[in-house]
Amino acid sequence: MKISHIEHIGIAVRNLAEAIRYYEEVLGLTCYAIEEVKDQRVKTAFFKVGQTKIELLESTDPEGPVGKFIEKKGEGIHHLAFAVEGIEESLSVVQEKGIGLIDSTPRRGAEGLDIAFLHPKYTFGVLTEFCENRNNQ
Ligand code: CMX
Repeated sequence: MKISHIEHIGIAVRNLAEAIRYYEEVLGLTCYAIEEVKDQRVKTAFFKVGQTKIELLESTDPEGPVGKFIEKKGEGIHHLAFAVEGIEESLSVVQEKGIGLIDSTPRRGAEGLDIAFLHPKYTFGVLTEFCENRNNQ
């Protein structure tokens, strides 16, 4: 199991345009990509902060994972994503250690990354994502 860094922090917001304005005009970051991930029922906006990214998430469907999260808990930090080397193997390792998975095999996420989620019930309340960038391999 090898985690190299925090790839991104996902933040659920009600209005992507308003949240982008805060990150750009107040914090001075630059939104370098906006992308809809249909499979996850979200629209995303990305900012780089060193090696880590901030991923803003606006739901496109009230019944989607981010729509339900905002309804229940309001806006805020939604998930923590680790960059791993060997995503399938990493999922097997944590599963063998008794951690429940949401995705037992990786799927395609924003920016063409392979992603998979661990269930927050097994990770001390933090929805945890593994991701791997295999675009340049
Ligand atoms: N962080 C921590 N806990 C969370 C959570 C989150 N982001 N989302 C839901 N939960 C908790 C709920 O509070 C609830 O807890 P209790 O049972 O104690 O009340 C429990 O998980 C079940 O929540 P739910 O509202 O009934 O929703 P579901 O079980 O239908 O779904 C989850 C929960 C985590 C399985 C679902 O949100 C999921 O599959 N998430 C992974 C995919 C995702 O989040 N995609 C969006 C981002 C995509 C991207 O980055 O591109």
